[in-house]
Amino acid sequence: MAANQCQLNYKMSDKEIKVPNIGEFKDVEVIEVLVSNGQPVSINDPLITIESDKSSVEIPASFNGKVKSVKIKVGDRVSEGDLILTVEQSEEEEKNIEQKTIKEEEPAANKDQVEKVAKINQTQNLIKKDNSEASSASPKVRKFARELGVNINEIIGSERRGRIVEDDVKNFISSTINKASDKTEAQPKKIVSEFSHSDFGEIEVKDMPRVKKLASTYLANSWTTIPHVTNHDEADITEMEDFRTSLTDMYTGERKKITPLAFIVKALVASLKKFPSFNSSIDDIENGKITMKNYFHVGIAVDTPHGLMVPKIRNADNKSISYISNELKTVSDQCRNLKIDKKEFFGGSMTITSLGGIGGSFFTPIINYPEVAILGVGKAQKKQILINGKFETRTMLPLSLSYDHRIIDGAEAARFNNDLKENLGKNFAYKLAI
Ligand code: CAO
Repeated sequence: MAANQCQLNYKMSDKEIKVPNIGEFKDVEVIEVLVSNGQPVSINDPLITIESDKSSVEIPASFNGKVKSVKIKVGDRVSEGDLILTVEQSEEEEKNIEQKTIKEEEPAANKDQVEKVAKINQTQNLIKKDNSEASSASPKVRKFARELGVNINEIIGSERRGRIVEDDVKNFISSTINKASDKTEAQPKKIVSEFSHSDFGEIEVKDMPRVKKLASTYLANSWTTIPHVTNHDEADITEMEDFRTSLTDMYTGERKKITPLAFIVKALVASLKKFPSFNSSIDDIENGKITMKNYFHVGIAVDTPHGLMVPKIRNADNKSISYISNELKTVSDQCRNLKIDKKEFFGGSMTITSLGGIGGSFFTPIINYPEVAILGVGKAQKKQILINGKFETRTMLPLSLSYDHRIIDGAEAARFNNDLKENLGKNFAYKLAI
């Protein structure tokens, strides 16, 4: 009843808004329709954007009112006098809109008021976005956004009544990029296949062993956060092997079984003393701090049925080669029987991962974070090596040194390998450390 009374009180009239005289614009394309049926418009609100070969222009509303019927669509071609839309106007509405327009034109009295207006504008703009209504911006700004592939309706304008300016487009792009990179950092994209394994045959799903599960976090973290580089090289261990295999027990006369790995540990420690950056950690990179270690705890990767474990040979610098050889056996047995203290997996200088007893030559070991380097050892092979113009049969040990490029440069790594090769070679004093 009240609504009927209202309708009776207002005198309604329809007004047509046509393409005005806009100079050289003739038979030009409508590239945007910025209003829709039922939407209230005020004088100067942009209605459509038209674009010629040279430039684009917004056609503004010439009346206040409510859009009754939009007569054109994107892609239409228009010239002066073509009907854009009809606007429904009541006297009362016209009066209100006029008053509102006048109020908004008034300068804000103080800073508080300016902020209040800005807030209201932002809210209005958000609502506008949700309702999929068009944004207010100049043709130049619209063109700018279009060229950058930005949907202008997603931008919140900072100007009066939410009008979008070029800076808003720039800010929108940089905040979108930041948001995207934040997401990438927080959560690596999980690839979901459209097929499942069972689509191709019978499968069995098993629980991942606990040790592998624990190690996977460390390995993935190391691989994704440390810039790894691996230098490959070969050490001539002919004399070392002759010496190692000649060792006998002084009481029984039997051959002493000492693993080549024990020699490698000792040689590595000598190189670590010469190249202290390989015995460091940079887990406080944000503050630019490097931890230099004055101890020599060499990690050894041990293959166990439960997964890979890395116990340490503590203070390897103070231990003899035969002692290290025995300790290697003890700690690997403890790992395989799960009889080792968890603490033994932490606090290392550098790790050795040896596939020498199994096979293979070069590989790319993953650094055992928070260490900064790891030495991969392959299976030693007899090879023909050209020495002073003559081929000689030598026993060559493949080395794969991975290092954190943030702290160690390639040249330093090559020098480290040279030193290590020297330490494993014929002139080394390892014989003294037996
Ligand atoms: N070249 C040639 N022969 C080698 C060698 C090398 N680099 N290293 C060891 N060998 C020989 C040993 O002399 C031994 O021979 P004998 O039986 O004739 O004496 C044989 O290979 C077996 O050695 P081993 O593997 O039992 O002992 P080790 O000291 O070399 O290794 C350990 C100990 C714990 C490292 C080893 O058992 C192991 O687990 N290796 C796997 C490590 C691994 O998985 N690394 C990969 C990590 S990345 O996923």
